[in-house]
Amino acid sequence: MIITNKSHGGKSLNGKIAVSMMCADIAKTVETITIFEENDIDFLHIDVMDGCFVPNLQLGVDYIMQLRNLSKIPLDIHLMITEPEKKLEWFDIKEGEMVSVHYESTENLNQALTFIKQKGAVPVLALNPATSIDVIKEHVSNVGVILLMTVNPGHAGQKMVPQMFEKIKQLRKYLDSAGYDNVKIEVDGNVSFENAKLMHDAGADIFVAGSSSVFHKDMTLIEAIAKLKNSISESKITHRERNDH
Ligand code: S6P
Ligand code: MG
Repeated sequence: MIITNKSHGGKSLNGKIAVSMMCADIAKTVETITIFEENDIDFLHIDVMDGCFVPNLQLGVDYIMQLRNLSKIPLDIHLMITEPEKKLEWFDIKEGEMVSVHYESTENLNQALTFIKQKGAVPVLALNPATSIDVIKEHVSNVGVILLMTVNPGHAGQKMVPQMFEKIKQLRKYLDSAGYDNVKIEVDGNVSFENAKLMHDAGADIFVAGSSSVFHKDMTLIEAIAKLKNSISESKITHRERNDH
């Protein structure tokens, strides 16, 4: 699939960009969101960190509520918090959003995934780099997306764990062979211009764009978005086009 403006705004989640709002300049939030809307960004990725599941505190409920009023772009809420099933109610999840919970964060994954689905949102199961893809088997029928962390969660600006290319390939292979070819793969962490193409080749569909691409310090947002879209569209992914509906 080539990413063009026309391919955006549809229902498919293939080749989508989710911008990491944790990396945005808070003083320019409105201007930044306008650029994202004008340049067909698919999701606003919101990193929620509780200082317990990960060694950092980041975006919270009030920020999310305000962002929904500022933009029509759907949110992609990445919960890096312990026992998310006890806290999901706080977020007033909306239809069409994506909400990810970490496999490592709770004993009650089913409860969390079911809650998200009941809200009309897409349940996403997130895995840390060290977590085997084997663990998804009992949950895959309840999710729309698997989020593979390609760095250890907690901070922007890290280097990708190189073994993650192979993990993306293995996960895509498993999903296709097990009849879950409709389940998308999201990648998060050091999705640079170079890595995005390779990740797409490996089978990734949704790209979390942070300081390595869209918020690159040496480029404007518009330049960086165009460059990221070009990198992804250079990928040879004919085997995946059949899923783009
Ligand atoms: C990390 C978080 C991510 C980062 C994003 C930053 O814990 O989940 O969403 O914000 O990875 O991107 P980059 O390009 O700086 O790694
Ligand atoms: Mg994230």
